[in-house]
Amino acid sequence: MKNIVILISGGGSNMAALVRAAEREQWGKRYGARVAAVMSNKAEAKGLEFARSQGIATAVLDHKAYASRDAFDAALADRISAYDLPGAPALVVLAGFMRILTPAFVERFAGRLTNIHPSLLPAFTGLHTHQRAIEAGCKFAGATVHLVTAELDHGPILEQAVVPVLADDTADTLAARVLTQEHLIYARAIARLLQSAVGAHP
Ligand code: NHR
Ligand code: GAR
Repeated sequence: MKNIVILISGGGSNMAALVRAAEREQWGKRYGARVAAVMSNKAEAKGLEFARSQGIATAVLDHKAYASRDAFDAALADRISAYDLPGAPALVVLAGFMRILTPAFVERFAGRLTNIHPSLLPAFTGLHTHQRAIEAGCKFAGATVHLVTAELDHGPILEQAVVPVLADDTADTLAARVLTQEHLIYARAIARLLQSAVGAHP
């Protein structure tokens, strides 16, 4: 069995899409994987309610309760590592997680830490991607699933999806169009990662 730990900060629609894909595509039977826990740095994150309703373990670690970024990341890493299994380290999936992670954290989960970013990387790293794409006059926007490295939004690209930017788009209408594609490509990227892991460790 391989545990998947999903980190969120808000709505959790990408997390919910992954939970639903795991169910629909029988990730347990096919890859020996399950969504074991959903963790948030915000107690009020809406996604936590959905996770609980699915019987998934949840945890809240409020970054404001820690003296430093290093201390928060160390505590978070320890909570995640509780889901490592012998020979099967947990897969750590950032899904709308809004805290930059320290190099020490990234190093500890290297190769098994993924993020979804709402732009066509390497364009528009960082925040407010939709507004910036509109202001730049982009005709297309999109989303990227990538492995996380210490450099923000720069890890190897696993999947991308493209959507048009329409003349009357606002950041919100563009974000909604991108989000529907995020749900598809994140599930596909994680299924592929699990599939390759199954092949690598028979
Ligand atoms: N950490 C590392 N090391 N590398 C990445 O690629 C990461 C990461 C942590 C999160 C998601 C990310 C995104 O896809 C992500 C990728 C938060 C911020 C940010 O500035 C930037 C990028 C991303 C997530 N956060 C502020 C901070 O001080 C807080 C903002 C807030 O709380 O609203 O951490 O875009
Ligand atoms: C998604 O669009 C995700 O790509 C983005 O936040 C949204 C979260 O939605 N992530 C970032 O901007 C990371 N900095 P969700 O909580 O409904 O999945």
